[in-house]
Amino acid sequence: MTKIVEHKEDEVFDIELEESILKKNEDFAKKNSELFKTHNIKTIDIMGSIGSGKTSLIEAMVKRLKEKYQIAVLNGDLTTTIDSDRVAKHGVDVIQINTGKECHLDANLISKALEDMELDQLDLIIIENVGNLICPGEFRLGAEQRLVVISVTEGPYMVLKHPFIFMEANVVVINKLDLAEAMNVEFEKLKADVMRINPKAEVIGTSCRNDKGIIYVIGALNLS
Ligand SMILES: Nc1nc2c(ncn2[C@@H]2O[C@H](COP(=O)(O)OP(=O)(O)O)[C@@H](O)[C@H]2O)c(=O)[nH]1
Ligand SMILES: [Mg+2]
Repeated sequence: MTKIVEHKEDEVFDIELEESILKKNEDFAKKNSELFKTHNIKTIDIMGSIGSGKTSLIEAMVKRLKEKYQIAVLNGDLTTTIDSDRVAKHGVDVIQINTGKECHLDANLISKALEDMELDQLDLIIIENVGNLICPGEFRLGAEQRLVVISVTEGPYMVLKHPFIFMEANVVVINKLDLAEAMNVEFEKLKADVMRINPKAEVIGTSCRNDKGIIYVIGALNLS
């Protein structure tokens, strides 16, 4: 039998600090959200673990949407510009936000990035959050929509083990369906796990490698 060690709230060392930080973050998120509304900019916060396919999905979306929308992509990364360089090749504005050791973007970092952007010129901002299935969920950025990307290569228990981030998402993408059979992972099972946690989420299967399912993601985000 497995023994479980649970913690009580007052046993977590940084709980007070965390609450005040989260409150500050919420204030910045509200300001960002108002700014996006004032400038009539659609915004999407793309979250998911490292390697799930966030950058690949953004590239596939940008290819399809760049004629219709004036797009900027904000790329969160600890230190590198690898993802920004990949997206910039598609001819859209890309801003790199290095978080150093932080495992998520926060609303303050986004508001700083917005200061240097020509918001009147933009219709759509896509934000790639730092690769992580835990921290980004807690820190809203002020984006209108939140999308989580998981992939079948992360195994069959990814959703069940990280329920909180799925509660926060309005669209969930299950990527790398081209590898589902090899991984012995079923799309329908992962989808059912998401729907149990968040019945309102739109769940879409994709293969960014084969450019499959991207139009449905675009539809779910009301961008078509
Ligand atoms: N087989 C397969 N590989 C994919 C797919 N989507 C992304 N990849 C690969 O997975 C790796 C990580 O993708 P990336 O977009 O960088 O993930 P990110 O870390 O979430 O931004 C890269 O080698 C991609 O080429 C897919 O649908 N199928
Ligand atoms: Mg990436």
